[in-house]
Amino acid sequence: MSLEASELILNEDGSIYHLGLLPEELANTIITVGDPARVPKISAHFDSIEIKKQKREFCTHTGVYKGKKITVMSTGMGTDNIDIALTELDALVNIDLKAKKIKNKLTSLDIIRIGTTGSIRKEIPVGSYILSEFALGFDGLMHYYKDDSFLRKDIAEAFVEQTGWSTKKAFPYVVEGGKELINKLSSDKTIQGFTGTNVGFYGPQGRVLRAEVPDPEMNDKIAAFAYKRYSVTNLEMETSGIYGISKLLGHNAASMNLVLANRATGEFLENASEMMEELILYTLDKI
Ligand code: R1P
Repeated sequence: MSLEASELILNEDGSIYHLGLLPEELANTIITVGDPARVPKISAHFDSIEIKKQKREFCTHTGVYKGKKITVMSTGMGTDNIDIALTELDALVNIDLKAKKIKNKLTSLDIIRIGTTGSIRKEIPVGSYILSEFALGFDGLMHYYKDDSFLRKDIAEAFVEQTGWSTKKAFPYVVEGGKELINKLSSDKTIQGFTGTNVGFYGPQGRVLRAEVPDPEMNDKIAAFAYKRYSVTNLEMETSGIYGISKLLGHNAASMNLVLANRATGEFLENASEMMEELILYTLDKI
């Protein structure tokens, strides 16, 4: 059975709807970043760049770094974008776009996020690299898919109980990253993370400029959460979706985040561009 034109949408040139990419324009190792401006900063290190495409917030460069074919793509902010980005990346390798049929032999991609984040722990200073072992999704994305076999429900339930998380929000979900890829990226420079992924930047992460939040203590409660060996290290907006959709579709994912802000001390990193450049080179050399 082939997929309907309304479900698997292609552009007039045959490329996938939102990413604007053709299957041959993608490498099997993909770096994702939130900010489209970070894409050329990464591909600037490539020996050659064969493909440059841009559609909406999805800017994609595919090239070669030290003999390895790599794609770097921006996702924009949030797991709503991640749902689109990862589903379409998967379709590019695992669906025959012309026949609109799922392939018999499936391909597993390596997906590595290079992002920025806020630490919620005093002991994790700005400038640290957090490599997420697990993600805690506050965004609800994975509840829209049937297969929940890989979710760590015990951790999510303990989290809701300990923090008094409101049931008016989505029930949190917990998902592990790709172990092998995470091991490849880890060193004494990285901090093992349990990354909370929020549905927004201000209220959802407890930032108050003018609008109050219902529980101003929530970040402290999240930081105080402890279950077995698990406690939350940082907050950002993409990792749970990347880990969740990757597990769902059989891809390997790892998320590396540079700590720009420390929410517990109020500090913000001064030399963010220089530190991001270091994280980019660190990651490129590990993958
Ligand atoms: C918020 O400023 C954005 O920065 C972080 C958050 O996850 C969110 O996307 O990541 P990026 O720097 O990768 O965009």
